Amino acid sequence: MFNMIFINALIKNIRNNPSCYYVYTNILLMKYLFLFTSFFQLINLALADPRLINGGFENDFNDKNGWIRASNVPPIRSDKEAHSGKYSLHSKLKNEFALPSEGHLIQTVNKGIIGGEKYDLTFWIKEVDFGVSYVQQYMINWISDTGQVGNIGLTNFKGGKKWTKVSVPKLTAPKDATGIRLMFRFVTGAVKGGSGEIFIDDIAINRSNYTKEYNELLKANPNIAKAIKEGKISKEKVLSGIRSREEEKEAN
Ligand SMILES: [Ca+2]
Repeated sequence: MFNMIFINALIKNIRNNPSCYYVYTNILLMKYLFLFTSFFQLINLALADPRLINGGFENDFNDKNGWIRASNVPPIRSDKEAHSGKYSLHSKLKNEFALPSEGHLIQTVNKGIIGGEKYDLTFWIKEVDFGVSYVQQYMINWISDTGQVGNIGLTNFKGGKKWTKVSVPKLTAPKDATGIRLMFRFVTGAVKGGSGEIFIDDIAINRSNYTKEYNELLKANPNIAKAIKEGKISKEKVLSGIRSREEEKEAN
C-alpha cells in the first residue's frame, strides 16, 4: 500500500512539468505493473488449482503422496520407461486360464476445484500390448464436503506404441464441486490369453482457461482495463501472465 501512495505522490509532483513527460509515462507504466503484481499476490493466496500429487511418479508410493493402487493386479511404479524423469506407472495384465485381471490407480484431490469452471485432464501413455479382451479407462467423480456431486463414467482411451498424449479437454465442474477423484482402470475379460500392458506418466488436471480471473482483474483494476482498452497492455499479455503464474504454482 505504501508503494502505491508513493507512486501516486510522484505522479502528482511531476504531472504538470512538461519536461518530465517521459518520466511521467514511465511512472504510469510502473503503476500498472504494480497493480498487476498486487493482483497476482492476491490471486496467489485466494486460488489454488487442483493439484495431483506425484503425477509424474518420480516419488515412491507412500501414505501421503496421493496415489492408491487397487484390485487384483495393481499397477506398479517402474523405471523401465518414462515420459518425464526416470519413472512412470506400469500395468501389465496377463490372464492365467480364463480368469480376468484388473488394476486400479486412484487419487482424490479434496480442494482446489472451482464450481462452474472448465478443466483439462491430460496424461501420456505408451502401449506395449493391447491384447485380447483388454480395456483401459479413466473415470472422474466431482466431489464436495458432502460427497459426490457429479461424475464422468468409465471412458476408454487409446494411444500407440510410442509415447502419446491423451487430452480430455474442457470438463465442466458442477457448481457445488470443490474436489475431484480420478481413477484409471486396466482390465482384461474372463477369457484365456487375455492381456494388456501400458506405461502411463505425467497425469495432470489443469484449468482450461483463466477468463474468470481476467474479468475479475479488470473489474478490480479499472486502470488495467483502461490500459488494455488504450492498447498499452495487450489482453494476451495479461492472460499469459495469469496462466504462467498459475503454472508456476503447479510446479511448486
Ligand atoms: Ca515420470
